[in-house]
Amino acid sequence: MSSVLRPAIPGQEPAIADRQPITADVYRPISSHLAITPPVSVVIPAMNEAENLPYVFKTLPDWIHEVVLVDGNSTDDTVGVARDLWPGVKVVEQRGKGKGDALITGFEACTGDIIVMVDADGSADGNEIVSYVSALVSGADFAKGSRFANGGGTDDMTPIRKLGNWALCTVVNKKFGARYTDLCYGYNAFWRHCLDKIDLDCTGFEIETLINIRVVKAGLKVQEIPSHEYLRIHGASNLRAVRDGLRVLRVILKERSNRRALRSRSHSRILSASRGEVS
Ligand SMILES: Nc1nc2c(ncn2[C@@H]2O[C@H](COP(=O)(O)OP(=O)(O)O)[C@@H](O)[C@H]2O)c(=O)[nH]1
Ligand SMILES: [Mg+2]
Repeated sequence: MSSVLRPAIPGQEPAIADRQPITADVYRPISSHLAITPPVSVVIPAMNEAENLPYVFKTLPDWIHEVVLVDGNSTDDTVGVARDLWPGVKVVEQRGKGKGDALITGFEACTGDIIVMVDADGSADGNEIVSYVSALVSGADFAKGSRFANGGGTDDMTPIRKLGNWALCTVVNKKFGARYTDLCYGYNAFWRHCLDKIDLDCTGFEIETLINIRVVKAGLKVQEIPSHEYLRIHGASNLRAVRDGLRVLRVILKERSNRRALRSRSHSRILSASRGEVS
């Protein structure tokens, strides 16, 4: 092991006088060059993915603290296969419907300090998790996967999905001052404490867009991680480009109008204060 990082959650470092001496046994090695202390939870939303799970679990690193599989009322043996492949997997049933609902349920069940979102269709390579975690322990709040950053790629997007993703990403960048290269991508990671600042409330495939907008609104530090999206191995995507694209657009517009309302409320408060009115 050639280097270690201090056991710190950004923004929560103890005062120097309160720091405990760092001993080697609190670190778990995550690569030949890096060891970390925060436990990492991996959340996998899965709906009828029994055939794909062997490929997903095969690439997950063994230093992960826990795997939380959120089952979307699968009619195949998704849950049984997950239990066989990863003894100790935490299986939770989602309360409602949709990928967003599943992820929110999964986040609540996580006990790790770092949460990584991984799809169950075989499109995500678990070996990339180390890049996400490295960015977080080096100071980022949110490590956002990107298929279009240098080093990223996709085998799984149709031209219409690429065009839609690009257009929606451009709108988000313009309206919220972000500089994202990708928007609707499910492979991301963040410190669990970020959830207190982004308060998620959606049900479908718009979940990633909502997270991406709210982390920018909350002023969190974002780092993009180049990621390669492989082809879904078995089965078909649950995403419908037009239906889900419109849902994403609705979220963008709603977040935009909430921001305007907030700005005009604080503007009137400043005006009242400058006139000496009590609110
Ligand atoms: N639990 C749960 N998982 C879902 C739901 N919809 C999609 N997923 C999972 O979310 C991941 C991404 O979905 P997928 O259909 O591959 O969409 P795509 O990657 O955008 O083409 C996969 O692991 C799906 O099994 C749902 O309603 N509930
Ligand atoms: Mg997929």
